[in-house]
Amino acid sequence: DARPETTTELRFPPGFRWGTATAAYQIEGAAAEDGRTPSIWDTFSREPGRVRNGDTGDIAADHYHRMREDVALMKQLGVTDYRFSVSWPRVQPTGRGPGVQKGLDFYRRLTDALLDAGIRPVATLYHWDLPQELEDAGGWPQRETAQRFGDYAGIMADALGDRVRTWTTLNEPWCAAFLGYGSGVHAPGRTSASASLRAAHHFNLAHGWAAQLLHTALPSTSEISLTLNLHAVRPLTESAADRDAARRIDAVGNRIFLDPVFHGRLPEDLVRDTAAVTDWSFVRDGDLEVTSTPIDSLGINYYSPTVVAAGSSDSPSPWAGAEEHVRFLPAPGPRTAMDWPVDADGLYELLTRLRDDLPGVPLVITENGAAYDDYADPSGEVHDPERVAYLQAHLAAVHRAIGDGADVRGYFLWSLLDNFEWAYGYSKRFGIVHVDFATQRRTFKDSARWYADVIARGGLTG
Ligand code: PNW
Repeated sequence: DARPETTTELRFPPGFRWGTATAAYQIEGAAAEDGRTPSIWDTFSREPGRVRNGDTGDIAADHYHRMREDVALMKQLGVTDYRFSVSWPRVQPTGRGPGVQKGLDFYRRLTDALLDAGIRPVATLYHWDLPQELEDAGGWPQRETAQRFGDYAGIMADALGDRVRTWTTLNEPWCAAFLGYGSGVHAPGRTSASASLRAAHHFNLAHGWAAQLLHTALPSTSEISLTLNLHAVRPLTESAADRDAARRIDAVGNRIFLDPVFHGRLPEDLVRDTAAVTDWSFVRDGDLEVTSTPIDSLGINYYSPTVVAAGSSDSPSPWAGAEEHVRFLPAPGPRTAMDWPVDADGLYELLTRLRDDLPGVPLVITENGAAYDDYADPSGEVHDPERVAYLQAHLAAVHRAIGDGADVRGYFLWSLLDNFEWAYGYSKRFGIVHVDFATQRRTFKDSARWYADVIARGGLTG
């Protein structure tokens, strides 16, 4: 076309969804209010040594009490969509039985406030806060937990089905299964390779049962989705041994969810790679039909790539034995405050791979963002130039992938607010809005102004 070479305007398709994302335990606080009971994260964060500085989500960003202010911030940003999660123990404290009115009312008020502000609510049903009672009964390695999740999905469909169009069953089951039950760095802190694989299967099953139920209970215009933190795995070299290392991590990191959900099968190589740990007999007849219940889109959370080579890795590892003969390498280049490499090409690689592997499945970036130490100047303005650079590079990668045929429908920036960053507590800040946790004062960072500008223009100018 005739556009001059000098402008580098990257426009996104009309109707592209621009959002921000949060999760209940990371922002809500109000941990013991209105009938909420402990989740596995309340328990875990109270165990000495689990979370940096002994931080907990007891107060977090106090969003439970500041919800209207936070919706107003998003209205100022101009986002079209907001991705939040529902705290299961707030709406169904024991994980069994009927929903709790006060808890459900909070999400009704939140979604009403969003709709009033012209923002589409995107509800995630599980962002890691399992009711502690269900963990005490065995947690995700126990099949029963997946059934309980289906019931809970039904409660939420009844409560919010008239106002929420887009639903996500699970956020990052890889983290929940392998960090929660394998390496133990996330709640509930268990370290069992077989438990992590059982948990992974039960997450797939929970997703499938919930998707069936949501399809039945919700209006046909509803969109049902699943969010995965897919690993952009790269072999260090093209040697057969390095490529085999990448295959192993792709199996236990990605295809363990993608294959059951989109193809109704287990990855055969994964079953072989984990044979020393389990015979997979917890997968019952008919399960893979449930897990592959058709869904409307796939959510992808991306932060950085994974580089592997033939070798061996440290224990305890989250990879359930499938990482035997795999060595993890630091990707080159700059790092964020999480020490995660900054590498936008990994996002492009992931999106074009999904374009090829999952034809016809719309994709949504449900999380992307970075932790950096931001700096306040004497006037109180908060500057975060590295975050702006990170976001700019990753949005450009999304744009390039769309140009090359990836069907990406939206982008949700992680995160709206600085919040409880799991095992790192409040020491890592992902927000585009700074939160002073002593006063709960919110301040737009430069990245918030930058994002508002991107949304207003429908793209980037470089
Ligand atoms: C995701 N890892 O977590 C979560 O969905 C968010 O709640 C979280 O705040 C965000 O990314 C930033 O961490 C992850 O170790 C946590 O591979 C850990 C890993 C990946 C994602």
